[in-house]
Amino acid sequence: QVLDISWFTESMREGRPVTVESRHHIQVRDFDALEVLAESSEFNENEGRCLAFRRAASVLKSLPSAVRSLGATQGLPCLGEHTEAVIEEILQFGRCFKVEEIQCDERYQALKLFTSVFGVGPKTAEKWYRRGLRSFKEILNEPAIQLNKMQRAGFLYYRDISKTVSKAEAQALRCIIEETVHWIMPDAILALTGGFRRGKEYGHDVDFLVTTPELGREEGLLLHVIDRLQDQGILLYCEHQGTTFDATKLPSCNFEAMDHFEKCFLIVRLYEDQVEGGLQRNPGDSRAWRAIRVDLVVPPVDRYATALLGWTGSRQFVRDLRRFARKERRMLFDNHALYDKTKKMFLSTTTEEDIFVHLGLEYVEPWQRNA
Ligand code: DCP
Ligand code: MG
Repeated sequence: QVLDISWFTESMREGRPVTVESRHHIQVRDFDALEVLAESSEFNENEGRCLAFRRAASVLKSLPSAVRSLGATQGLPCLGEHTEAVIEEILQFGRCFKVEEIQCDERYQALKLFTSVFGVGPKTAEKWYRRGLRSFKEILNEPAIQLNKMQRAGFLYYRDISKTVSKAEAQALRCIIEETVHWIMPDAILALTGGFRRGKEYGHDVDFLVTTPELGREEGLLLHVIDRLQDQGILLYCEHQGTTFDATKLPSCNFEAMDHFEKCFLIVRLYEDQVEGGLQRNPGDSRAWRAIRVDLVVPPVDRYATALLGWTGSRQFVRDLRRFARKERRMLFDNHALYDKTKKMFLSTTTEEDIFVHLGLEYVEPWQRNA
């Protein structure tokens, strides 16, 4: 497939504005300021600081009302001195100078732009930046740069997949995936996960879990589903990863590590007439379809509950729950399993409710997990 880059413009450099007009309380848009700081720390490989900013943003987000004075943040957990300083500046000046400085920084701008491409992580972005590359055009015109298959797809469908996915589009995809999976195996179990399961109106992709009522029958199912999507002519990109799941392993303490279940990362074509209310469009775009990123993950049924909890997220919620389990309950859990270190045994879970019961917590509904 030929890579058409004619539509790449410098306007893609534009980030979301963070400077706020002179105001004297902290509200939703200010979490963008913390997100810029988190991102910048991530680009500087300061994972600790990155997490600290994300956690602080999450605490502020959970407050019932806007913060109008620094005193209002007294006693709140997870607000470190850097966050306090940012809040203080916003309260005083209506803006944060450090954040503005970062946003004007050439390296931050380039890394943010490059990592917005599917298949490009901070390491690749840094490599390109160090070569002196600053725009998509420069990357795509640089003969020495060899894009892998995922990055090629990332550029090819950039315009579509960098646009948000609406709830209606996610529902339409659910119908397509459901029909495909059930055509192959009528009793297969399918769940829409990720942000849409948490009730979000918009997302960056659509995530699904697929399994079978009997253990082992899931083997081969995903490849079959992929073939079927291909036959329907709607598969634009597919990366399949076989399972490397090992049931004897203890849950991982590294939250960022990808789970070991069989999965695929797809780009799927969604047609206008499949979506109630139509597709979201870019200005001037009259195509009858758009491309959407879809993840399908296939845990064996006895791991379905932990996988569902992990893939429902949010990242911050699951990260905090795992921390709570480890620190308060001496339990480890990840997408594969829940393990009790005191009893030295795996705890079996059939539903998400079981996990909360084992942790001695009240059940938290998916829509309450938007930390
Ligand atoms: N997740 C995971 N392992 C991965 C990737 C994601 O356990 N390798 C989890 C964390 C997320 C959830 O799955 O909460 C879904 O991942 P997304 O990145 O799709 O995040 P969301 O669906 O929450 O948000 P978005 O609206 O950006 O898609
Ligand atoms: Mg998602």
